[in-house]
Amino acid sequence: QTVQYLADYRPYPFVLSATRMTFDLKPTATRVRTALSLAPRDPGARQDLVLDGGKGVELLSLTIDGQAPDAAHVTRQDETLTIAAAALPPHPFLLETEVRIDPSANTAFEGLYISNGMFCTQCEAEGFRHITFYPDRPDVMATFHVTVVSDLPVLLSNGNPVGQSQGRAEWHDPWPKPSYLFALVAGDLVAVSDSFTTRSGRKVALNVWVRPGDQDRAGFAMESLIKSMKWDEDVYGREYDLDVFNIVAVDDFNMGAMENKGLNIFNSKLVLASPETATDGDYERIEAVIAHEYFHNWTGNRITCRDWFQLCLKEGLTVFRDQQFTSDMRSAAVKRIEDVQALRSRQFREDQGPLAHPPRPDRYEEINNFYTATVYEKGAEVIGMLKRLVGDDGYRRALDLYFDRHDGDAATIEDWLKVFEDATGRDLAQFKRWYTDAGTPPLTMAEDWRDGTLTLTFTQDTPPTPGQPEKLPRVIPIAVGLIGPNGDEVAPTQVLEMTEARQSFPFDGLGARPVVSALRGFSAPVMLSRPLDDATRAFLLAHDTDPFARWEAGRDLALSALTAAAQGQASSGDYVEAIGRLIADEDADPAFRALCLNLPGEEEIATRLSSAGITPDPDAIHGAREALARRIAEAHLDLLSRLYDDMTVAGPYRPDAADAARRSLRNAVLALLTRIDGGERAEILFGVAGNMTERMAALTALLRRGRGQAELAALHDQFADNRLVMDKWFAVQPMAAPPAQAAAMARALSQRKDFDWKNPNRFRALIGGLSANHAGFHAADGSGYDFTADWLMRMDAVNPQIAARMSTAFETWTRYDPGRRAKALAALERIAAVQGLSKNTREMVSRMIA
Ligand code: HT7
Ligand code: ZN
Repeated sequence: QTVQYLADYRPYPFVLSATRMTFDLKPTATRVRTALSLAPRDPGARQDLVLDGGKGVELLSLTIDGQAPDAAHVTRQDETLTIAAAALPPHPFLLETEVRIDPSANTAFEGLYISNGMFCTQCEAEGFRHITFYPDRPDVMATFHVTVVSDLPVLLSNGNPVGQSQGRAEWHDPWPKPSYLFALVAGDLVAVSDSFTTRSGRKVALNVWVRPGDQDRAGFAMESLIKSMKWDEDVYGREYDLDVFNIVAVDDFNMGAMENKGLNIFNSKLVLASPETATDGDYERIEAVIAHEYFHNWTGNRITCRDWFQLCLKEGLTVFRDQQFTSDMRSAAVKRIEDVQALRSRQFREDQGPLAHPPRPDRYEEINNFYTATVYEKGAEVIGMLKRLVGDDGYRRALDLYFDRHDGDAATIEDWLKVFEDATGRDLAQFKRWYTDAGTPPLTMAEDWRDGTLTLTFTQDTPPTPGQPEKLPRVIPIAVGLIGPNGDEVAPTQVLEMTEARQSFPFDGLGARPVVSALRGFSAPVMLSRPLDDATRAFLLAHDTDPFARWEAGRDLALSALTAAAQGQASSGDYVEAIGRLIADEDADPAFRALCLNLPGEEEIATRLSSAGITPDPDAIHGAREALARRIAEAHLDLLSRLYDDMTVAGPYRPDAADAARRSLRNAVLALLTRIDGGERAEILFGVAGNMTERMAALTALLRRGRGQAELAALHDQFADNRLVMDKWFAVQPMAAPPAQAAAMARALSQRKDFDWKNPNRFRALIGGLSANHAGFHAADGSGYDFTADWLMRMDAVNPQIAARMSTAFETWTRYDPGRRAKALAALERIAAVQGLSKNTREMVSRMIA
């Protein structure tokens, strides 16, 4: 059966209490001995024991309580090993196996593999079955005792170290865990070490393990870890529960990082940072991802998921927690705007296309295809709405109850909602639709003003999505404030609770008609539309007290100018004028001003057009955006030039929010000024800047103007041996290339010897760099589609997870013109026709073509 259904869930028929493993590590022939302490869940019901085990796992021996069963009772199939009920005792028993696997042949980076001479594992979601035969499902939880035998100097696994000698290390993890949280690392590593004393006085040894020579780039990761541990105690009352917490940086990793119990494994780009090699954005992301993985210790590890349909239970909640953490560490307003931008660009895009699915899907073919923006980011938004509805105290009570009631459990979304119901007395039956229904509801707002009463009428729509033709209205918290004609707030934020398809909310006793500031803080993941002229948007941009709504007013103003221009229509000068006032506002946070000054991306403009039923023309969009940027630069040349000088950051580089904010504003200004000065400032900045943030901003600005070749060469010369900087070098070229040249440039780069395409970061840099160039990827001649398809097919044979994830570049193909559609479809069909295409990529492509 290829499709898995939520409705088919059944508990595993055996209880597994303890797992003991011994790894004898050899690159091509690692031996794994596993002993499972099992007992039938219902001794009366004699059931076969089915263990998962991938094709590369070669069974050498198997015993039950020390005896080999009759061979006729053991059946090996492609993905499983079955021991017939007749061979199993009706009481607890010990099942021992020995298998052989070949880590050196593992290019998919799932299970045990080798990265730069280092043995490393990735077991979420179903990688453990490539290591040994096991009930590889999240609701089977056991304590682990692991022995690693190898002559490599550092041998790590989960839990606490219980024995170390030359060539051998033993680890014991006392907290029962599912197999997806298992980890093992062995290599020539060095640690940056520190310690943290928990609030109950437990001293925890902390290590960030990196390759020799990288130690001086691991300090920020350690600082971030310590801040995360403290924050989780202060804000959620969660304490760490082992004697040691290890983080390891690896170069070959399919995703960002992994929360294995006590042994987090990270993509090296999310650990290693120095001012010369990492940007402010990299630093912020490192801090957030270190926090995210650490927070999983409670939301994911101590309380895990019953099955993979419940993935958003741990991921949505942990993203929500890492967003709260970043808001507390940096600017809450800026963080909220960045999160909404990310949600719109990734999750709304997903929700509006053929890959739309609910945060809790009820069917999947390949679970690795469901680590999506919907599960992660929308999962977090849903929790934000819950918090808004029950209030901060209600949220805290519910979370305390969740940790008390479910510690040690493999839980479900129903369990999660029940703690909110029990802690607050609310009925959440209607709210649950946010988890079960796909799609971003369009919400319209109409205003009626008479006799001192303003009535707001909202109408929500629930359009069909793949597999869900009809849906019912959802509960939508709509945060609203009112601003008087003089710019003063006349009604502070209140949260309206919409539960019907159409609902009115009156505000009475008003002296004059106010301007409505709606969906403050982006209180719900909906697409709000309201009749609003540009003058009112400009008024909100000037006066709204809610930073998100203020930014949104500016965004709408920009989008109204850009969508008009992309259709060949003239646009008002309102945006250009209003943005001038905002950038001159010295009281506003520089980071906020930078966010307002960065024009919406071309993809966002395309989305806006397509949701208004207009076919986007990528070239016209590119032209419109360029023209508006130039118009702003020309209109405010003096102001921008002064601001560029004023925002210079003096002194040594610090990655903190205040300095990063100034750099972000300065870089946004630079991008505009480069359109006028032809790159003069950017060239100077690239030459003098001692940090990667400014050098990358300068280089990008130059490349967008068709210059920057000398700077590219300089960067290459300086950092040819630094993988992470070279990834940036590969990414920025197709991304910032003039659209007509982008695909050809990507193809030329892909022929270089240092395009080490089997490394996921390098592949993502180049292939993702092209798809980030909207007009380049969607070039009318199909060159972007063809190049991407060629590489997806090649990658699929080596690393299906990466190929399948990157195939989402095509997810919006149906919204373009017939010529582009035909070319995109031909590219997708070419992929679909590949003999032996992976299940991962096949599922993605067939959903996109359907
Ligand atoms: N929970 C982790 C997910 C993850 C993963 C999933 C599939 C394949 C490879 C992977 N590496 C990490 C990371 C997280 O969300 O925290
Ligand atoms: Zn996570």
